[in-house]
Amino acid sequence: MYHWSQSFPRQRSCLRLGISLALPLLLVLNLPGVLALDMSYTIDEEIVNGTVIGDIGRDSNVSRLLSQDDFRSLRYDILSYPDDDAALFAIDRVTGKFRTRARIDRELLCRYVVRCKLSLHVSARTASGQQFYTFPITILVEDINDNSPTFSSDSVSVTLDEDVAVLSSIPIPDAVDEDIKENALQRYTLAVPSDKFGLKVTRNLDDSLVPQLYVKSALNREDQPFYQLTVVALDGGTPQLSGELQVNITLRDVNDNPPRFLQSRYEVNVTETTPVNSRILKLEAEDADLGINGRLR
Ligand SMILES: *[C@@H]1O[C@H](CO)[C@@H](O)[C@H](O)[C@H]1NC(C)=O
Ligand SMILES: *[C@@H]1O[C@H](CO)[C@@H](O)[C@H](O)[C@H]1NC(C)=O
Ligand SMILES: *[C@@H]1O[C@H](CO)[C@@H](O)[C@H](O)[C@H]1NC(C)=O
Ligand SMILES: *[C@@H]1O[C@H](CO)[C@@H](O)[C@H](O)[C@H]1NC(C)=O
Ligand SMILES: [Ca+2]
Ligand SMILES: [Ca+2]
Ligand SMILES: [Ca+2]
Ligand SMILES: [Ca+2]
Repeated sequence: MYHWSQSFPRQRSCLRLGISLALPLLLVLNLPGVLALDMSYTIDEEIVNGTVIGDIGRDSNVSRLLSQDDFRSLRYDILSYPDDDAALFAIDRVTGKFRTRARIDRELLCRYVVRCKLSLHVSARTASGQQFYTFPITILVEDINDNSPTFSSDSVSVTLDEDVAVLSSIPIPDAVDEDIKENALQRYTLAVPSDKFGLKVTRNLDDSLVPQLYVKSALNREDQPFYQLTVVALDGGTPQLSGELQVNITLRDVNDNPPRFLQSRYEVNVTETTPVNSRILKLEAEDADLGINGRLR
């Protein structure tokens, strides 16, 4: 039986191993004495630099093909060709333990790929030089939730006519989360619900979410000229990460109020002795609208 004894810094870190005899590669390489064993491991991205991923001498069962002395004399190397990913890993020449030697950032290494697969080849040679093996190694990198949904700016400002129709939509920018699957952006919500504005979310053909605000009920600048909403974008990771967008909404005045006298009835007693052209009454009126809509003549 086969036992894993490494301890991993992340609790979620898991390691699976599959080994299969890959004869086709043996034929392709067409070298005498070459044995190709395919091994695969699964690691989380962003594991601590230097984390041991596997032990090639042990995991390949190559000891079964060699005398104890030959097995002990094996020297291991990572072949730098043809794998671009070889530079991310290092192997102990004597023990065959291989580890990361760089940051393994899934978002950087596999930006547009859901299945993030790294490849490298390890060679093992006996001291006598008579036995030479190459082991193709596959490393699947699993996503962790290390990116928050992010809006391109912290706040946007929108101006609406105060008589804007109910259900009119107000476009807002969307958020981006570079993680995948449940760690990617899942939903949008308003931090504080509003009785004047709602949030609706539609889906693009590519399944990405499009958030939109809409007018939920009639607005009136004379009641409230300015609103501030906070749109929250959430991913589905554990713990859940979020990003916020502040939306400033300013209502533009519409001439929807007639001028009004402050009193509906005026009464004045004019005596016979009142001189011509003297002021007998001050009429006062006001208009709730703004600027030219509120100016009286
Ligand atoms: C190596 O040994 C383990 C444990 O016996 C076994 O599960 C695995 O299939 C073996 N791999 C090869 C390539 O023989
Ligand atoms: C990772 O560790 C190796 C030494 O094992 C070092 O050379 C390398 O610079 C380190 N990389 C990072 C990103 O820390
Ligand atoms: C929104 O209003 C806040 C103050 O309430 C301000 O700090 C922010 O800059 C405004 N955003 C825009 C885009 O005007
Ligand atoms: C006008 O005169 C009448 C009768 O004298 C009086 O009842 C009323 O209060 C006066 N109104 C004003 C605004 O002075
Ligand atoms: Ca990452
Ligand atoms: Ca990630
Ligand atoms: Ca995320
Ligand atoms: Ca108005």
